[in-house]
Amino acid sequence: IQLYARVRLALKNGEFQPYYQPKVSLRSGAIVGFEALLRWRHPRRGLLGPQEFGQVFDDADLAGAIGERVLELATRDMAAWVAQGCEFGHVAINMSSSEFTRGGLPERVLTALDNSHIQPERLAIEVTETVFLGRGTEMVRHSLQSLNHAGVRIALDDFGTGYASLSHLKQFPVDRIKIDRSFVHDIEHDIDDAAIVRAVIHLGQSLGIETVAEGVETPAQAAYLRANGCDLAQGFLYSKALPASRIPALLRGWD
Ligand code: G
Ligand code: G
Ligand code: NA
Ligand code: MN
Repeated sequence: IQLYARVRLALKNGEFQPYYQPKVSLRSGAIVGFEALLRWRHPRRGLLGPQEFGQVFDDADLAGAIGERVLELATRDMAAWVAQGCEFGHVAINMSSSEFTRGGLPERVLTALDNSHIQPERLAIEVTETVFLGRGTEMVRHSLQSLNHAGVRIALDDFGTGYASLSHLKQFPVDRIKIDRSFVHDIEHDIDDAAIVRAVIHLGQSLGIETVAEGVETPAQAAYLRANGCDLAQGFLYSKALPASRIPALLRGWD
């Protein structure tokens, strides 16, 4: 059975589920939010990440259907955390180009938030720079602007790995830059990676954009990032992505 048909079935059977990875303030050590990372609980193959099925995001219909499901589940999880008195900060969800070009995205997002009684400020949308390229950039700009005006935060993912253009930071509303984990990995030993990371942090500071380091795995990496003024960090040093049910305990056990 073909992947696309199998994904349709998985949607029908409720096999997709967002897991949540914490983002930590490098200044205070507190958890300030989470990134929703999609997982497929495959009945035979076990827990799969997007690297095993990410090509389905290239299909506009499937990407749209999966995106709607992620939005529905993430807002539902946020509402459940609120009901438990759990202070989770914000949740960032990832969106691919085809989710924008379908149209109606701002309305769908704001309706989902409204239905769960979640303030827009508690949601962030992560996009990579590829959404700014090619056809449909006017639609993307318009969607991001309406969401941003409503209070939703916009994060630029994998910064520096794609066709980065600094003009994107002017043309699109960007609240947060995510420094790709490929730059963070060797930060202590590779002077070029370290220089790039410091430059991105300074760029963020100059423009009033928050910086988030991805893939932080060691205390030494975190210390370097903190010393150089990076705002937030995310990575296995703190936690891998966990199912929603485990987030309240994670927050309770955090210093
Ligand atoms: O979760 P990691 O565990 O494997 O995620 C791999 C990639 O898949 C990341 O680049 C992430 O941005 C992307 N991704 C994860 N969840 C989603 C999602 O719900 N929608 C989209 N479009 N991309 C996602
Ligand atoms: O959106 P994006 O590609 O940046 O998604 C983050 C990806 O990185 C996910 O696949 C997630 O599981 C993975 N990830 C999260 N923390 C770490 C980490 O500390 N090290 C590595 N190597 N990968 C991580
Ligand atoms: Na991401
Ligand atoms: Mn990323």
